[in-house]
Amino acid sequence: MTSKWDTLLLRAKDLMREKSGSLTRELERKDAGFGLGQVPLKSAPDATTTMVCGFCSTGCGLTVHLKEGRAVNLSPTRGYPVNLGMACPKGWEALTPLAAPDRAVTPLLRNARGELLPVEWPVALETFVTRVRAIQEKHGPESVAFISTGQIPTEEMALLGALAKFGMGMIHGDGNTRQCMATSVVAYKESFGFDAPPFTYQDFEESDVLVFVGANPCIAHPIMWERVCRNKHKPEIVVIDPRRTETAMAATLHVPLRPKTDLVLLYGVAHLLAARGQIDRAYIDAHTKGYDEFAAQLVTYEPAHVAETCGIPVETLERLAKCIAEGKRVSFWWTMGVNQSHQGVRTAQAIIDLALMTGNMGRPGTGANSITGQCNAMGSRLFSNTTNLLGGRSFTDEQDREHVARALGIDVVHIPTRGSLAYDQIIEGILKGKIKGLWVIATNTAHSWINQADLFDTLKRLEFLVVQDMYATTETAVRADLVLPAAGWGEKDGTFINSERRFGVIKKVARAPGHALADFYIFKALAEAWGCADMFERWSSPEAVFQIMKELSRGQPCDFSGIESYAQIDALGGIQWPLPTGQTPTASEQRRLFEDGNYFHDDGRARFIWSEPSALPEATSAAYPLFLLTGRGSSAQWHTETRTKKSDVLRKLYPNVPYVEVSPLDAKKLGLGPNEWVCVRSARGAVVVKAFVTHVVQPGHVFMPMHYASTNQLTFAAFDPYSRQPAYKGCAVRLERVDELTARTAQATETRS
Ligand SMILES: Nc1nc2c(c(=O)[nH]1)N[C@H]1C(S)=C(S)[C@@H](COP(=O)(O)OP(=O)(O)OC[C@H]3O[C@@H](n4cnc5c(=O)[nH]c(N)nc54)[C@H](O)[C@@H]3O)O[C@H]1N2
Ligand SMILES: Nc1nc2c(c(=O)[nH]1)N[C@H]1C(S)=C(S)[C@@H](COP(=O)(O)OP(=O)(O)OC[C@H]3O[C@@H](n4cnc5c(=O)[nH]c(N)nc54)[C@H](O)[C@@H]3O)O[C@H]1N2
Ligand code: SF4
Ligand SMILES: [Mo]
Repeated sequence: MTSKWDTLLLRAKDLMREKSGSLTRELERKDAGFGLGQVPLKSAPDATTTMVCGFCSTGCGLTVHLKEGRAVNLSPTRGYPVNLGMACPKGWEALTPLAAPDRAVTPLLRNARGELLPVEWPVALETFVTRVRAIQEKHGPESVAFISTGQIPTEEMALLGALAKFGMGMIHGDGNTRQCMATSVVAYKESFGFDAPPFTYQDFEESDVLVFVGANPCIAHPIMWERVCRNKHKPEIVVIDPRRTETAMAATLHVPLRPKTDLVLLYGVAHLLAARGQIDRAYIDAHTKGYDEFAAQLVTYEPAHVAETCGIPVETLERLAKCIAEGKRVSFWWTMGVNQSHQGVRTAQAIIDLALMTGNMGRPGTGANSITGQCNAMGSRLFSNTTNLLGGRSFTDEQDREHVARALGIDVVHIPTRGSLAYDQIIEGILKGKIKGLWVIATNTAHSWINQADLFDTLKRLEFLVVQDMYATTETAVRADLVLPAAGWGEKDGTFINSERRFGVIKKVARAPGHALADFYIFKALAEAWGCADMFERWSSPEAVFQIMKELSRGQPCDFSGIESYAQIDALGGIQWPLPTGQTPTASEQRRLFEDGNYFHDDGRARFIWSEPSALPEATSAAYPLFLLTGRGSSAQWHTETRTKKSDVLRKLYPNVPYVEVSPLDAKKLGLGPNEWVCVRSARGAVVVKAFVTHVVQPGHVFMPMHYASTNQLTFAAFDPYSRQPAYKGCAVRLERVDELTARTAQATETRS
């Protein structure tokens, strides 16, 4: 009798044959410009085609130049409403990392001797299924979890989340968006009633006052910054950041506050505005709830106390309040300096409170605007099926579960009745022996997660670690029991949603190397192997899944059921949500939310939300007198650098050796010269890096870019209590001088390990 498993193996072998068939067939496929189960390019083989960039959330349009149907080069798309013909270095170099020699080209399986060796797809699929099943049978379905990403198309995320939870019975799955956007998600949900960044990029050009809190767009969102530079209203640009970043240097007012005192600063500003009546009472009365209670508790934030706590002159506080009070169109923008904090949610909500009380919402050039990080973090917020049920719904809500089950044509019993553990709780679950298997997709946990020393030890306790990545060499992949080789951006189809809620398409313009497959088809093959392919029959291609997602969005604040197809998105220069059925999008449209003052809470009102500030999780001390900040180092580096370091062009644009920014005063105290080796030590670890002596950091602070693996060996695992987002930007360290020999030995050891 042919078992389901045999059928699967046969199908998997078919897949293999399709993928690695005879040279003639391969060439035919290349000529046709499309590959395994994917859609053909809708253009002539030697023409150009358009798609969005796969690095940051700006979502720039790129024009890819094709020869015989394959990408040979690219340039920024001139008419695209996001980037207007501009791109940053990563965008220009986006095709290069695809050709890197360390691409994962076949599945790899760890053998009894501990070696990771190539295996064929059928073996990889069988191993996945048997080992995950065995763990689940022994320890329960909850004992295997997945960690997903903000960097694969929405369709792939939706399929992964549905497969893992509805098909394979997993309860827990989170994503790297926890490291990044969880704080904004919680803040928006509580304040507005739905996770909905309200802005459109045109707002950068329409404001007369822009307030950036914990954001460094010159480095992290360079094309958004270009939009700010196009602003014709001679705007006040306020940058609230302990460091004098490139963005702060370009500001009209830099507020170099003491790290993590933003909450006090923002309440201090709110206090001044409230006390002076510089508020929009009509807006507050018509569209919000809780203002009077909020204002009542502000009285303790009197200026002298606030200025002292934040380490700034009272005049700076006054000037900040004046800018906001006098601005006609004030927009507030925040990023990781806010989100990655032990009190990130309340800080984000303090920004929202300021926008609400001054009526700076829903009009051009206004808004409480969280800038997203990864190319598709916004897609993952709606469709990863991790903490939210597909389409921004709730696992704990019976009606939501029934709605999703009906829309997908599945039995509601397959939908878990509770949300997932957060990323840190999954890691803790491993430590406690509750999580025994982990499937990591498109994120490099063993570099980017906080406090690596503990994490390495924790990962060793897993019985089964699966890593699905483009490269076999990532810090996480080399620790895996099974590596599944994935196609990357440029090698597959789907949609991303950018920071201003704009859908953009990505297309297959290159063939994935070897046996690497689009994540979409890896998930499909795994569904087949698991025996739950029936559930996903309608999920036949990325565009078929897009149609399913449209249905799931219907009636939600993010409703995009009015979008027709990928072709329409492509032709119009992207389409922003919401776009309910019956609404017709126009080319290069710019839409913002809350123009009518109606929020997503049942009563239509936004909420004022506040809390008492809480103490720093790890304050500086005599033993560790310096405060370590971390973040983006240059516009040419992307996160853990699995992609950007593969480009010779990009590598020339940043220091290749890990470094720490030190103030001249602290360097002098230590007798430390520029570019000398120095040991940075925290209570968790010590790393040897180069000293970059600079006025960018204040005395008492140091800064390390997150792109080097050493940085997270120092960080302290603290989290915001509401969003469980890691507080990456705050721990105590000290600097120690080291001689050249010690430094070189330490570097060599780090490279080997
Ligand atoms: N080139 C490049 N661009 C990127 C990325 C990348 O890796 N490389 N990553 C993308 C992603 S996923 C993200 S999330 C974004 C992140 O974009 P950003 O958040 O703009 O970048 P960061 O450098 O992490 O942090 C911003 C600033 O927060 C400041 N900061 C630290 N602590 C505090 C504080 O207590 N208060 C205040 N007010 N500020 C503080 C830091 O000094 C830093 O300058 O960038 C995206 N864009
Ligand atoms: N100290 C410190 N740590 C931080 C931060 C900080 O500011 N300071 N920032 C945090 C933030 S905001 C973020 S977003 C995280 C980012 O942390 P990560 O998500 O770990 O960083 P990436 O390097 O982007 O990892 C993406 C992985 O996916 C792979 N990949 C890319 N495309 C695909 C694909 O299509 N399919 C598959 N299967 N794999 C693919 C890449 O090769 C890479 O290994 O780091 C966090 N860590
Ligand atoms: S700004 Fe972001 S989306 Fe635009 S080209 Fe650079 S990395 Fe790509
Ligand atoms: Mo991020």
